Amino acid sequence: MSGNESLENLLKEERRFTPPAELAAAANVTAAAYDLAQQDRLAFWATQARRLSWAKEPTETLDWSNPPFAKWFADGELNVAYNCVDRHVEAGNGDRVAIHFEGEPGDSRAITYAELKDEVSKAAHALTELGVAKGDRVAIYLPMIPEAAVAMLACARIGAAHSVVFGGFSAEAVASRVQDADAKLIITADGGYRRGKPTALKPAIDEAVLSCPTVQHVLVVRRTGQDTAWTEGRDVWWDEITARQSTEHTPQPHNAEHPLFILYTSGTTGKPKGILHTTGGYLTQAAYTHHAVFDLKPETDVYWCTADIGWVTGHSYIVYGPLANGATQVMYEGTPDTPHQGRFWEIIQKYGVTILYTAPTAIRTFMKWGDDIPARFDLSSLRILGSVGEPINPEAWIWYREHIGAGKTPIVDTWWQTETGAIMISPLPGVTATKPGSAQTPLPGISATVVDDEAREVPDGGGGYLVLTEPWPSMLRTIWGDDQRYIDTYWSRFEGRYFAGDGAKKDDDGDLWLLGRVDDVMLVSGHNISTTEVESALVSHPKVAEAAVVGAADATTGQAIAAFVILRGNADDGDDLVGELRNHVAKVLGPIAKPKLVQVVGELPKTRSGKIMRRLLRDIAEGRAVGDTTTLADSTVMDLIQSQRSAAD
Ligand code: 6R9
Repeated sequence: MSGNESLENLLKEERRFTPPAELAAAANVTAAAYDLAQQDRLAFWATQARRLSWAKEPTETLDWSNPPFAKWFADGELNVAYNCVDRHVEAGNGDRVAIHFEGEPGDSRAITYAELKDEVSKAAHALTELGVAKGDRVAIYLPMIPEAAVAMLACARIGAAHSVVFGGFSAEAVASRVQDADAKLIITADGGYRRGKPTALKPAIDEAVLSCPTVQHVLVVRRTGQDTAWTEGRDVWWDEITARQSTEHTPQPHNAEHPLFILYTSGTTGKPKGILHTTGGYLTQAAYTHHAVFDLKPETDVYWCTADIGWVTGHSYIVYGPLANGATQVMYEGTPDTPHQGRFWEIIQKYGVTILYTAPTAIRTFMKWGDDIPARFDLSSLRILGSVGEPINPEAWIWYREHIGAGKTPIVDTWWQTETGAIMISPLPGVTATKPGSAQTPLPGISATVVDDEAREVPDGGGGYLVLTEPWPSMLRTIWGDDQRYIDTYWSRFEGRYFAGDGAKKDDDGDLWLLGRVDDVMLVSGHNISTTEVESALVSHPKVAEAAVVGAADATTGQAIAAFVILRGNADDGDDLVGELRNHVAKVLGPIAKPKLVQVVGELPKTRSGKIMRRLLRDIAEGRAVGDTTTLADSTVMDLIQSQRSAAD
């Protein structure tokens, strides 16, 4: 993508929001952190590593002698579970609630740090009894219940790497991940609650295990109590085996570079990549960023990240970052519209949530449902709002601030990836004057920029590819079992720099605007147009809640823009709506960006982490059979769009 040819729309955003004075005055991190990290990046990270309790303090910070294979704090030793649980109890905070669990059917449970320590200890013993040892891999396929966090921490405690697989994935998707990691054990549940009813999980595991010879046991959490097929000798109930274990478990120190987890990301092509994260650097950056970006005050804040544990956001910002920092957090099992569309706001009111971290896809859904729903609840406890997963359209950003944040809470738009392990680019809530739609600035200690096709850094006002120019503590160490693919995918496009795969622009202040995956950029009559920009233009129309845009092959223009839109709750799709939307985009962005096709749909195809799968929409726009839908949150969505499309033709 070349900067001068792409559209300049987003750069016209001129709204600015300075931090509330009170928040800025008491903020965990001030502007001085940028200077400090600038002076000596490695010394900065060595200082951050001291947030953790090390069994053996590291004397080295970064070993980059064999790039792109990094080692951070390589001679240090620590135990991640000790850091996330035991040390808070030892510090006298055992009675602090770690997790306020809210089940979808309305059951709730408060788990203190002392109780969490007991649960993790018992689970660690249970894993050992089932033959799991340091260096093994364990697959986790669970709903959003506290046992998911307990299982992850128990693995970390004994030094077995976990591989969490989304509870919504098919048996086939589970099997390929379990096989790739050679997992010895799978931890699952009888089922979980979604959309008001119990959904079975174990049948997918029973099917997956048939093609996974390395799996010796299946450990099953009882959540729904539904009938569950059982294989004697192989299957073990979680409650039965943990009940007989001791609550005393001595955590062994592990080397800072010991594998902590593998998490699979699905690329657009090829088999999923097993992203490997290790112990010391990962936890350092997860803890630091959670402290800095969310300004967490562990004694008073109630934090809630709505992500699923099967997404990296659940790993770093439900389990490792918040627990390392001794946070009190909410964990919610279900969907935002069960039993009613105000469920999120009801939860915030119930627990007095002060920090909310969610995804643009959820925010746009709430916009669609209408402003009156959050207005019925008391959201005055909120002081910081976060966004992650996709570029947030400026109008969605403004809606979030106005209707959820009472027009005053800072919004932190956090850019990062499974591969980066932790937040990389984000405003700081007590420092940054925020701009709707921009992630803005690399965090202290992080180096990022935008380059053109020839790897030249673009000037302010230019656009191109986002790259990370220095190694960072929580970076992926490799792709599990495939070092060459790690080099080829991330470090070969631009010599010596990490290629993130995202398009980006720098505005005149040098702030960063993320433009979506470079695979999604469209080429219309020789112009590079970002899907994000056209989507944001559509969402700025008062009738549109959500939009997905793709480039479809076109004989005349190379690619033509096809848009799929969801309307806001109260909008009617009058006769000339399509024409109105096409003209609106032309007016906002210029005639070149006018969509050729606009289709009103009820839902969009999304992954479990809320990312729109544009590849599937491209199949529809180009009249092909729809490709692989196994990673969709709801696989029926495509049938619906397809039938609506046929009806429109
Ligand atoms: C954390 C996570 C990574 C991709 C990333 C980018 C997109 C995430 C974003 C964002 C714009 C943000 N992305 N956060 N784009 N602004 N604040 O989402 O990890 O699932 O691996 O996805 O998500 O395209 O490259 P992951």
